[in-house]
Amino acid sequence: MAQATFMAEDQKIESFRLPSGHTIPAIGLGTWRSGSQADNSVKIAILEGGYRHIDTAWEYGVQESVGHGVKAAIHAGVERRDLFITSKLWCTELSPERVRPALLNTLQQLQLEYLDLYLIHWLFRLADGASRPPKPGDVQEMDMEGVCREMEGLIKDKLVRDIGVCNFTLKKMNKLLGLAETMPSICQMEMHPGWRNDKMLEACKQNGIHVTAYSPLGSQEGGRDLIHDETVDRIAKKLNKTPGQVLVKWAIQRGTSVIPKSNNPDRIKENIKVFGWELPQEDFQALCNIPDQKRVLHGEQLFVNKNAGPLRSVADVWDHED
Ligand code: NDP
Ligand code: 1BO
Repeated sequence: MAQATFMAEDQKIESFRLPSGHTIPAIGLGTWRSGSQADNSVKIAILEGGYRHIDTAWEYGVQESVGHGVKAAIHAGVERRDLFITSKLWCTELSPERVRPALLNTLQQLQLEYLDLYLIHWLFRLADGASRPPKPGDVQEMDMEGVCREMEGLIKDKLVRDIGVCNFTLKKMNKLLGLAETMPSICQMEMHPGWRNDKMLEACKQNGIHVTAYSPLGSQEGGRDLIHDETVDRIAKKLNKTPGQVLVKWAIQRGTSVIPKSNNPDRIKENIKVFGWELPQEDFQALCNIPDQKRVLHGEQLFVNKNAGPLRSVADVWDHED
């Protein structure tokens, strides 16, 4: 259940409380593949849609554009302290001496003094210039303890307010929790009715880690078209909502924050109109029962080298837990 609410524009935006005591707005704008339109999308999201949460990453190549959008919103009177800005540490920077310079570079690109949340994008270290798929030697050993200490240092120095990870497995979670001095507040993972990933949602809940659901609409090119799924469509028509709103609401009713991406002004504003109504239990359950559970973002291109390893299959990436 969302635990707090605040007013933005003309509607209430729910928030979730994090283990740190901070809050995260239940819905944020995703910016992967937003390109140069990220600036305008962010501005519209904040100033016209009432969004207060933006998700980006160094790897998306849009941080400068996102920064311009955020700056425009602040110029228009939105307080920085009312915004929740997330970015992510890319795989090439997963060695202790690279963590802080990478964050400082991200802050500079975003024109911000601090991030609300800094996530480890994937728990695999890549060599500079790694190819896709990786060539032998591109996926490297990593000093997870050293990286943890550096991430924790960023909180102590008030450069970030919360830290977390993406793309977890139980094995990776147990390893990280054994090393962490400051608990990760958030785990960001692919979650939608086509890939519920109940096991990881439950494990995060058990450990007090908040989950943010990424690719909530089934992602983009090469993804799963949940917008036209017959169950989603039937429920949307019944409730007089759009398929996008049904998918976003399903995520929030599951207790996750959610970060749909759109560069379309109408869809940006549509996707956040998910407060003040509920999915009836039978419809929530019908969405939970959508068959053919499958990841879209499996990481094969990024990390798998079938012959040389160390990750020889998608199953290796996910620790054979799927
Ligand atoms: P989404 O599931 O958010 O889907 C985005 C796609 O849906 C776009 O093609 C968008 O097109 C379209 N769309 C948006 N709203 C609607 C609507 N109401 N009706 C119909 N179509 C719609 O995909 P993403 O994979 O981008 O995931 C969201 C965000 O999650 C990312 O942008 C990124 O910030 C984050 N993420 C994080 C990852 C990680 O490893 N931590 C991995 C993947 C994503 P259009 O723009 O034209 O509206
Ligand atoms: C390669 C980046 C995946 C989206 O976060």
